[in-house]
Amino acid sequence: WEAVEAFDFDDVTYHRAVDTAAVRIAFDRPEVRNAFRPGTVDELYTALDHARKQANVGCVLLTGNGPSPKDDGWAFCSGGDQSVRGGSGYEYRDDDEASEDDDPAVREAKAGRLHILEVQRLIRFMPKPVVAVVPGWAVGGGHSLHVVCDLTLASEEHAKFLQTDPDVASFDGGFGSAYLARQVGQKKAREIFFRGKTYSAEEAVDMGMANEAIPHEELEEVALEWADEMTSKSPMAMRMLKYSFNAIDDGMVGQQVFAGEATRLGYMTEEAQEGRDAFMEKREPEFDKFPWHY
Ligand code: 1HA
Repeated sequence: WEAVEAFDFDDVTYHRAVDTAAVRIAFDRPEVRNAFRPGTVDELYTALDHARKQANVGCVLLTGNGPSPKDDGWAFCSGGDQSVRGGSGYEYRDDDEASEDDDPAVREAKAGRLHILEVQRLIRFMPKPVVAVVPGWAVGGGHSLHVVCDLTLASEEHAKFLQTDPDVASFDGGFGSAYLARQVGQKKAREIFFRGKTYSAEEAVDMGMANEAIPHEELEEVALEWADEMTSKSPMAMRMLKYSFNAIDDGMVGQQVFAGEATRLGYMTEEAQEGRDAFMEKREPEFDKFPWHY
């Protein structure tokens, strides 16, 4: 891995693989089980959006650094940092400042944030697979993040999946719960939220919300192998497949995203180019050259 030098993050690390078209983005607050505060979410969004835009990146591995210097515990992410939860969301505090050049109205709007949901949408809609690499706890909003990722690989020894949302009077009513039910079925999803029991990597695989349990020592190596496989495939086909899998659950937005890619493919045809050329040359288009396929 090589650090992506363009960014100077506090709560997240961002690396590029040397021989694979993959990046590794990791929560870096192991002392609080990688809980996210607003600044963490800003950095995560920036890193993911950067990865989204790179033509030579085909896969994102999202993980949590560890172990904790306090007790050697491992975590993917334990959700929103409860110590900065305010009346209307998670708040910037002194050591996690909102950018200083914001105008006052923006600063006010930034007072209580739930923008991990924006990160979820970015993961959902970026045209390349995002793999949750879960080395330890995936809890609350951290659990929901693994759910929204395309794939989940979990440490056999240390991964633990837990939904605490209703214990702390929070609820992810979108991908975190409804899409989870698509993965594990309604009864199991309701059990996960309503009981708040901890599940192992093996149990997560058995119920269909994780792809594979992998010995802890090999977790990142195997994740990179999976990334290597996926990034060797056709970018166009991978993009179309991701959006095809999404479409049924994403309503009109799912259709819009999928259709946008169909439009891109359409633009690549001679037929579409004839439409453009005819307009630019101020003549009637000659569409009769093109067959009505069936
Ligand atoms: O649901 C949402 C949202 C829904 C819609 C829209 C936006 C949302 C945004 C966020 C969320 C949420 O994430 S709500 C759920 C918030 N998270 C939690 O309720 C999990 C809280 N943490 C725990 O239950 C446990 O800490 C743990 C199961 C993750 C780990 O337990 P363990 O191994 O026994 O460690 P523990 O001693 O509890 O934690 C280690 C340290 O990390 C503790 O600090 P210390 O006593 O050493 O000073 C602990 O306080 C801290 N820590 C862990 N998780 C969090 C945390 N500090 C702040 N926030 C945390 N989430």
